[in-house]
Amino acid sequence: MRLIDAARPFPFGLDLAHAALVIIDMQRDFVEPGGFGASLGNDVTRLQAIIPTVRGVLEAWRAAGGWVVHTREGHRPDLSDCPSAKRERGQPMLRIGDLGPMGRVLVIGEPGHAIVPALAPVAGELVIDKPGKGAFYATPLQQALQQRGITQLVFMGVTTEVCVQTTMREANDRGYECLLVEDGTESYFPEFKAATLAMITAQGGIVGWTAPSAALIAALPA
Ligand code: TIU
Repeated sequence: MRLIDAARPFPFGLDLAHAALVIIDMQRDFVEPGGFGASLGNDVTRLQAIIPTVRGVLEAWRAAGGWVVHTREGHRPDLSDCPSAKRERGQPMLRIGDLGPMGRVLVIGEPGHAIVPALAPVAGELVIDKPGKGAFYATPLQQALQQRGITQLVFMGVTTEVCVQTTMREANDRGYECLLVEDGTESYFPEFKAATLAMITAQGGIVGWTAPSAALIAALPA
């Protein structure tokens, strides 16, 4: 057990053998122009900026022998797992399934659905494809975590208040100790990121902990 003293709202005892690093939706569709995030009217450059930090933690975690889970939001090509309430909402430039510069928006197997090359999964890491914002809904994630005896989840990825927060809340309700890397997550809306970090740690860590990436890396075995 390694203590992360800088964690909020109080120190977090990291048990690497029973922890997974969960990187949420670092896909081209959210961080590059022409994808799903941009189609909703967002400035994607904010999200691109965290890639080096996420990579730094990922490399340190791998070097320490930690296990990694990557998630991807997306739908089957026939959109049978995309509720019409999700596809029809709002006035995006491109809807889910429409053809854009990175292929069909948010569709499994299309270029935009891929994880950015700098954070690409390697052999032995789990990739979870999810149709929703939360990574536990309609996926085999919980079963996979149980099979490996995982009890702690360390989160990074995008966006802080949508897929990251939804997944953290799902995990918290399932009994996992959750820690969000403060500079390893980002939102299209800086005020939403700040509010999410505050919501997670308020009330004695009602959803979990947060910590800076440097403190997490320092706590990893050399
Ligand atoms: N729109 C937005 O902020 N996020 C999403 O739609 N998905 C994820 O957060 N991955």
